[in-house]
Amino acid sequence: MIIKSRQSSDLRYSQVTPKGEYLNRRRFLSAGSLALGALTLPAQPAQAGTKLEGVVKSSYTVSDKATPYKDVTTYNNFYEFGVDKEDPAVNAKNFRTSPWTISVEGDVAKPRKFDISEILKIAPLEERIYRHRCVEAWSMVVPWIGIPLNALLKLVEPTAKAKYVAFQSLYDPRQMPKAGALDFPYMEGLRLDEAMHPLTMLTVGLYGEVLPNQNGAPLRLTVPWKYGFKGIKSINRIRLVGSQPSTSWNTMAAREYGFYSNVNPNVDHPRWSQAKERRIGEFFKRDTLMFNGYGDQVAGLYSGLDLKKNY
Ligand SMILES: Nc1nc2c(c(=O)[nH]1)N[C@H]1C(S)=C(S)[C@@H](COP(=O)(O)O)O[C@H]1N2
Ligand SMILES: [Mo]
Repeated sequence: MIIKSRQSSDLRYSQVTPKGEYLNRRRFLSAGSLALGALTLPAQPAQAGTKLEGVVKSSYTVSDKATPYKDVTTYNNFYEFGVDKEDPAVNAKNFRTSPWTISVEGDVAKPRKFDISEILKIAPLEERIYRHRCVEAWSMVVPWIGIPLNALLKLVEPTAKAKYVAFQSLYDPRQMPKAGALDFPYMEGLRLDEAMHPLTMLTVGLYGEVLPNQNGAPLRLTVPWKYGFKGIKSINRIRLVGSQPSTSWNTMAAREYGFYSNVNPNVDHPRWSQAKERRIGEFFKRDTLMFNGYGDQVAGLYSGLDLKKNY
Protein backbone atom coordinates (compact mmCIF):
# COMPACT_ATOMS: atom_id res chain seq x y z
CA MET A 1 0.00 0.00 0.00
CA ILE A 2 1.24 3.43 -0.83
CA ILE A 3 0.41 6.11 1.64
CA LYS A 4 0.83 9.53 0.16
CA SER A 5 2.31 11.81 2.77
CA ARG A 6 0.81 15.24 2.83
CA GLN A 7 3.30 17.63 1.30
CA SER A 8 3.09 21.33 1.94
CA SER A 9 2.40 21.72 -1.78
CA ASP A 10 -0.87 19.82 -1.25
CA LEU A 11 -2.12 22.59 0.98
CA ARG A 12 -4.20 25.20 -0.66
CA TYR A 13 -2.76 28.65 -0.46
CA SER A 14 -5.82 29.73 1.51
CA GLN A 15 -5.00 27.22 4.25
CA VAL A 16 -1.50 28.46 4.89
CA THR A 17 -1.92 32.20 4.54
CA PRO A 18 -4.17 34.40 6.67
CA LYS A 19 -7.26 35.18 4.66
CA GLY A 20 -6.89 38.97 4.40
CA GLU A 21 -3.31 38.62 3.35
CA TYR A 22 -3.92 36.16 0.57
CA LEU A 23 -6.87 38.10 -0.77
CA ASN A 24 -4.75 41.20 -0.97
CA ARG A 25 -1.73 39.56 -2.49
CA ARG A 26 -0.98 40.71 -5.97
CA ARG A 27 -1.83 37.87 -8.28
CA PHE A 28 0.00 39.07 -11.31
CA LEU A 29 3.57 38.11 -10.58
CA SER A 30 6.02 40.76 -11.55
CA ALA A 31 9.56 40.83 -10.27
CA GLY A 32 9.44 44.56 -9.61
CA SER A 33 6.19 44.72 -7.70
CA LEU A 34 7.02 41.76 -5.47
CA ALA A 35 10.40 43.20 -4.51
CA LEU A 36 8.79 46.51 -3.60
CA GLY A 37 6.23 44.79 -1.42
CA ALA A 38 4.00 47.21 0.43
CA LEU A 39 4.57 50.23 -1.80
CA THR A 40 1.46 51.29 -3.67
CA LEU A 41 2.13 50.75 -7.33
CA PRO A 42 -0.05 51.15 -10.38
CA ALA A 43 -1.95 48.02 -11.42
CA GLN A 44 0.22 45.44 -13.09
CA PRO A 45 -0.37 45.10 -16.81
CA ALA A 46 -2.61 42.13 -17.50
CA GLN A 47 -0.33 40.67 -20.12
CA ALA A 48 -1.52 37.54 -21.85
CA GLY A 49 0.63 34.58 -20.89
CA THR A 50 1.48 35.86 -17.39
CA LYS A 51 1.02 33.07 -14.87
CA LEU A 52 -1.83 33.66 -12.40
CA GLU A 53 -0.88 33.05 -8.77
CA GLY A 54 -2.90 31.66 -5.89
CA VAL A 55 -5.39 29.75 -8.04
CA VAL A 56 -7.45 27.10 -6.23
CA LYS A 57 -9.12 24.14 -7.94
CA SER A 58 -12.90 24.19 -7.95
CA SER A 59 -15.28 21.27 -7.61
CA TYR A 60 -17.22 22.83 -10.51
CA THR A 61 -15.07 20.95 -12.97
CA VAL A 62 -16.05 18.36 -15.56
CA SER A 63 -13.94 15.27 -16.14
CA ASP A 64 -13.92 15.67 -19.96
CA LYS A 65 -10.49 15.97 -21.54
CA ALA A 66 -9.48 19.60 -21.96
CA THR A 67 -9.17 20.92 -25.52
CA PRO A 68 -5.54 21.73 -26.41
CA TYR A 69 -4.38 25.28 -25.62
CA LYS A 70 -3.55 25.83 -29.27
CA ASP A 71 -7.16 25.19 -30.38
CA VAL A 72 -8.66 27.20 -27.51
CA THR A 73 -6.56 30.21 -28.51
CA THR A 74 -6.69 30.05 -32.32
CA TYR A 75 -10.28 28.97 -33.05
CA ASN A 76 -12.22 31.96 -31.77
CA ASN A 77 -15.29 34.08 -32.25
CA PHE A 78 -14.57 37.73 -31.44
CA TYR A 79 -16.19 39.76 -34.22
CA GLU A 80 -14.55 43.02 -33.13
CA PHE A 81 -11.35 41.48 -34.51
CA GLY A 82 -12.81 39.90 -37.65
CA VAL A 83 -15.45 37.29 -38.42
CA ASP A 84 -13.27 34.29 -39.27
CA LYS A 85 -12.14 31.84 -36.58
CA GLU A 86 -8.45 32.56 -37.09
CA ASP A 87 -8.85 36.36 -37.16
CA PRO A 88 -8.94 37.21 -33.44
CA ALA A 89 -5.59 35.53 -32.61
CA VAL A 90 -3.95 37.63 -35.34
CA ASN A 91 -5.84 40.92 -35.08
CA ALA A 92 -6.10 41.18 -31.28
CA LYS A 93 -2.37 40.74 -30.76
CA ASN A 94 -1.74 44.37 -29.85
CA PHE A 95 -5.10 45.07 -28.19
CA ARG A 96 -4.49 47.25 -25.11
CA THR A 97 -6.02 45.64 -22.02
CA SER A 98 -4.27 47.80 -19.45
CA PRO A 99 -5.21 50.16 -17.92
CA TRP A 100 -8.79 48.85 -17.86
CA THR A 101 -11.74 49.89 -15.77
CA ILE A 102 -15.09 48.25 -15.50
CA SER A 103 -18.07 50.23 -14.33
CA VAL A 104 -20.80 48.46 -12.35
CA GLU A 105 -23.88 50.64 -12.21
CA GLY A 106 -27.67 50.92 -12.53
CA ASP A 107 -30.05 49.56 -9.90
CA VAL A 108 -27.42 49.07 -7.20
CA ALA A 109 -26.88 50.73 -3.82
CA LYS A 110 -23.13 51.08 -4.34
CA PRO A 111 -22.23 51.75 -7.98
CA ARG A 112 -18.50 51.88 -8.58
CA LYS A 113 -15.65 51.33 -10.98
CA PHE A 114 -13.13 48.55 -10.56
CA ASP A 115 -9.74 48.08 -12.13
CA ILE A 116 -8.50 44.58 -12.82
CA SER A 117 -6.30 44.42 -9.73
CA GLU A 118 -9.40 45.18 -7.63
CA ILE A 119 -11.40 42.47 -9.40
CA LEU A 120 -8.65 39.98 -8.54
CA LYS A 121 -9.00 40.78 -4.83
CA ILE A 122 -12.74 40.13 -4.60
CA ALA A 123 -12.52 36.36 -4.14
CA PRO A 124 -9.93 33.60 -4.46
CA LEU A 125 -9.23 32.78 -8.09
CA GLU A 126 -10.62 29.38 -9.07
CA GLU A 127 -9.78 27.07 -11.92
CA ARG A 128 -12.91 25.49 -13.35
CA ILE A 129 -12.89 23.17 -16.33
CA TYR A 130 -16.13 23.89 -18.19
CA ARG A 131 -17.77 22.63 -21.34
CA HIS A 132 -18.06 25.48 -23.83
CA ARG A 133 -20.50 25.09 -26.74
CA CYS A 134 -21.04 27.51 -29.58
CA VAL A 135 -24.43 27.79 -31.28
CA GLU A 136 -22.54 26.87 -34.48
CA ALA A 137 -22.51 23.28 -33.10
CA TRP A 138 -18.86 22.96 -32.10
CA SER A 139 -17.66 22.62 -28.53
CA MET A 140 -14.52 22.74 -26.41
CA VAL A 141 -13.50 21.99 -22.85
CA VAL A 142 -11.60 24.85 -21.27
CA PRO A 143 -9.78 25.27 -17.94
CA TRP A 144 -10.92 28.81 -17.16
CA ILE A 145 -9.74 30.89 -14.20
CA GLY A 146 -11.94 33.44 -12.51
CA ILE A 147 -14.29 34.29 -9.68
CA PRO A 148 -18.03 33.76 -9.33
CA LEU A 149 -19.80 36.78 -10.83
CA ASN A 150 -22.04 36.85 -7.75
CA ALA A 151 -19.06 37.91 -5.60
CA LEU A 152 -18.78 41.13 -7.66
CA LEU A 153 -22.53 41.74 -7.78
CA LYS A 154 -22.90 41.36 -4.00
CA LEU A 155 -20.31 44.12 -3.50
CA VAL A 156 -22.42 46.69 -5.35
CA GLU A 157 -25.66 45.60 -3.61
CA PRO A 158 -28.37 45.19 -6.26
CA THR A 159 -31.60 46.96 -5.23
CA ALA A 160 -35.08 45.42 -5.34
CA LYS A 161 -35.55 47.00 -8.80
CA ALA A 162 -32.70 44.97 -10.34
CA LYS A 163 -34.10 42.01 -12.30
CA TYR A 164 -31.54 41.62 -15.11
CA VAL A 165 -27.86 42.28 -15.70
CA ALA A 166 -26.70 43.93 -18.94
CA PHE A 167 -23.08 43.52 -20.05
CA GLN A 168 -21.16 45.57 -22.59
CA SER A 169 -17.80 45.03 -24.30
CA LEU A 170 -15.30 47.74 -25.05
CA TYR A 171 -15.56 48.99 -28.61
CA ASP A 172 -12.64 50.99 -29.94
CA PRO A 173 -12.83 51.27 -33.75
CA ARG A 174 -9.18 52.37 -33.97
CA GLN A 175 -8.08 49.11 -32.39
CA MET A 176 -10.79 47.08 -34.11
CA PRO A 177 -10.77 48.07 -37.78
CA LYS A 178 -11.85 44.56 -38.86
CA ALA A 179 -15.04 44.55 -36.73
CA GLY A 180 -17.93 43.14 -38.72
CA ALA A 181 -21.40 41.56 -38.91
CA LEU A 182 -22.82 43.02 -35.67
CA ASP A 183 -23.59 46.42 -34.21
CA PHE A 184 -20.97 47.31 -31.63
CA PRO A 185 -20.40 47.60 -28.73
CA TYR A 186 -21.23 43.91 -28.21
CA MET A 187 -23.97 43.47 -25.63
CA GLU A 188 -25.29 40.53 -23.64
CA GLY A 189 -27.63 39.98 -20.71
CA LEU A 190 -28.68 37.55 -18.01
CA ARG A 191 -31.60 37.37 -15.63
CA LEU A 192 -30.41 38.36 -12.13
CA ASP A 193 -30.81 34.81 -10.76
CA GLU A 194 -28.76 33.42 -13.68
CA ALA A 195 -26.09 36.03 -13.03
CA MET A 196 -26.03 35.14 -9.32
CA HIS A 197 -25.81 31.39 -9.99
CA PRO A 198 -22.50 30.01 -8.63
CA LEU A 199 -21.59 28.52 -12.04
CA THR A 200 -21.62 31.96 -13.72
CA MET A 201 -18.03 33.02 -13.82
CA LEU A 202 -16.22 36.29 -14.34
CA THR A 203 -13.18 34.97 -16.12
CA VAL A 204 -9.66 36.42 -16.17
CA GLY A 205 -7.55 33.47 -17.33
CA LEU A 206 -7.26 30.07 -18.93
CA TYR A 207 -4.72 27.26 -18.70
CA GLY A 208 -3.16 28.90 -15.63
CA GLU A 209 -2.44 32.19 -17.37
CA VAL A 210 -3.91 35.63 -17.95
CA LEU A 211 -6.49 35.44 -20.77
CA PRO A 212 -5.07 35.76 -24.25
CA ASN A 213 -6.56 38.84 -25.94
CA GLN A 214 -8.47 36.71 -28.46
CA ASN A 215 -10.28 34.94 -25.60
CA GLY A 216 -11.60 38.19 -24.13
CA ALA A 217 -8.89 39.81 -22.03
CA PRO A 218 -8.86 41.22 -19.49
CA LEU A 219 -12.31 40.12 -18.30
CA ARG A 220 -15.09 38.03 -19.84
CA LEU A 221 -18.10 36.00 -18.83
CA THR A 222 -18.36 32.19 -18.94
CA VAL A 223 -21.83 30.71 -18.53
CA PRO A 224 -21.34 27.00 -19.19
CA TRP A 225 -24.99 25.96 -19.71
CA LYS A 226 -25.56 28.60 -22.41
CA TYR A 227 -24.33 28.99 -25.97
CA GLY A 228 -20.91 30.58 -26.22
CA PHE A 229 -22.15 33.95 -27.44
CA LYS A 230 -23.44 34.67 -23.90
CA GLY A 231 -19.77 34.62 -22.87
CA ILE A 232 -19.22 38.29 -23.63
CA LYS A 233 -15.57 39.31 -23.93
CA SER A 234 -13.52 42.33 -22.84
CA ILE A 235 -16.29 43.70 -20.61
CA ASN A 236 -16.10 47.31 -19.48
CA ARG A 237 -19.64 47.94 -18.28
CA ILE A 238 -22.12 45.96 -16.20
CA ARG A 239 -25.52 47.52 -15.59
CA LEU A 240 -28.27 46.16 -13.33
CA VAL A 241 -31.65 46.94 -14.82
CA GLY A 242 -35.37 46.35 -14.30
CA SER A 243 -36.31 44.91 -17.70
CA GLN A 244 -34.82 42.44 -20.17
CA PRO A 245 -31.87 44.15 -21.89
CA SER A 246 -31.27 43.95 -25.63
CA THR A 247 -28.40 41.77 -26.77
CA SER A 248 -26.26 41.96 -29.91
CA TRP A 249 -27.28 38.62 -31.42
CA ASN A 250 -30.94 39.00 -30.56
CA THR A 251 -30.96 42.47 -32.12
CA MET A 252 -29.33 41.17 -35.31
CA ALA A 253 -31.64 38.15 -35.77
CA ALA A 254 -34.27 37.72 -33.07
CA ARG A 255 -35.71 34.55 -34.62
CA GLU A 256 -32.30 32.84 -34.57
CA TYR A 257 -30.85 33.97 -31.23
CA GLY A 258 -33.11 34.29 -28.22
CA PHE A 259 -32.40 36.01 -24.94
CA TYR A 260 -32.08 32.77 -22.95
CA SER A 261 -29.84 30.82 -25.34
CA ASN A 262 -29.65 27.79 -23.07
CA VAL A 263 -27.94 24.87 -24.76
CA ASN A 264 -30.95 22.82 -25.85
CA PRO A 265 -30.67 19.93 -28.32
CA ASN A 266 -34.47 19.98 -28.76
CA VAL A 267 -34.66 23.50 -30.19
CA ASP A 268 -33.06 23.77 -33.60
CA HIS A 269 -31.53 26.95 -34.84
CA PRO A 270 -33.80 27.92 -37.79
CA ARG A 271 -30.98 27.07 -40.23
CA TRP A 272 -29.40 24.00 -38.60
CA SER A 273 -29.90 21.31 -35.96
CA GLN A 274 -28.65 21.65 -32.39
CA ALA A 275 -28.94 17.92 -31.63
CA LYS A 276 -25.24 17.15 -32.05
CA GLU A 277 -21.93 18.94 -31.82
CA ARG A 278 -18.35 18.49 -32.93
CA ARG A 279 -15.89 18.65 -30.06
CA ILE A 280 -12.86 20.45 -31.48
CA GLY A 281 -10.13 17.85 -32.03
CA GLU A 282 -12.59 14.93 -32.34
CA PHE A 283 -13.82 13.36 -35.55
CA PHE A 284 -17.22 11.93 -34.68
CA LYS A 285 -20.01 14.19 -33.54
CA ARG A 286 -21.39 13.72 -30.06
CA ASP A 287 -24.93 14.26 -28.80
CA THR A 288 -25.52 17.67 -27.33
CA LEU A 289 -26.71 17.51 -23.73
CA MET A 290 -29.57 19.58 -22.31
CA PHE A 291 -28.11 22.63 -20.56
CA ASN A 292 -24.74 21.41 -21.88
CA GLY A 293 -24.78 18.73 -19.15
CA TYR A 294 -25.32 21.20 -16.28
CA GLY A 295 -29.02 20.39 -15.83
CA ASP A 296 -28.68 19.16 -12.23
CA GLN A 297 -27.35 22.56 -11.24
CA VAL A 298 -29.44 24.92 -13.39
CA ALA A 299 -32.70 23.30 -14.55
CA GLY A 300 -34.45 24.72 -11.49
CA LEU A 301 -33.89 28.25 -12.78
CA TYR A 302 -36.33 27.55 -15.61
CA SER A 303 -39.13 25.57 -13.99
CA GLY A 304 -42.38 26.91 -15.37
CA LEU A 305 -40.71 28.52 -18.39
CA ASP A 306 -41.51 27.16 -21.87
CA LEU A 307 -37.99 26.55 -23.23
CA LYS A 308 -39.25 26.16 -26.81
CA LYS A 309 -40.71 29.66 -26.68
CA ASN A 310 -37.95 31.11 -24.55
CA TYR A 311 -35.01 29.82 -26.60
N1 LIG B 1 -17.28 41.01 -27.39
C1 LIG B 1 -17.55 39.81 -27.94
N2 LIG B 1 -17.76 38.76 -27.14
C2 LIG B 1 -18.01 37.53 -27.68
C3 LIG B 1 -18.09 37.35 -29.09
C4 LIG B 1 -17.85 38.50 -29.91
O1 LIG B 1 -17.89 38.43 -31.16
N3 LIG B 1 -17.57 39.70 -29.30
N4 LIG B 1 -18.38 36.11 -29.61
C5 LIG B 1 -19.11 35.16 -28.73
C6 LIG B 1 -19.17 33.80 -29.29
S1 LIG B 1 -20.24 33.56 -30.60
C7 LIG B 1 -18.50 32.75 -28.74
S2 LIG B 1 -18.76 31.15 -29.29
C8 LIG B 1 -17.50 32.96 -27.66
C9 LIG B 1 -16.15 32.36 -28.08
O2 LIG B 1 -15.24 32.38 -27.01
P1 LIG B 1 -13.78 31.76 -27.22
O3 LIG B 1 -13.19 32.40 -28.44
O4 LIG B 1 -13.01 32.08 -25.98
O5 LIG B 1 -13.97 30.28 -27.43
O6 LIG B 1 -17.30 34.34 -27.37
C10 LIG B 1 -18.49 35.12 -27.33
N5 LIG B 1 -18.19 36.46 -26.84
MO1 LIG C 1 -20.65 31.29 -30.70
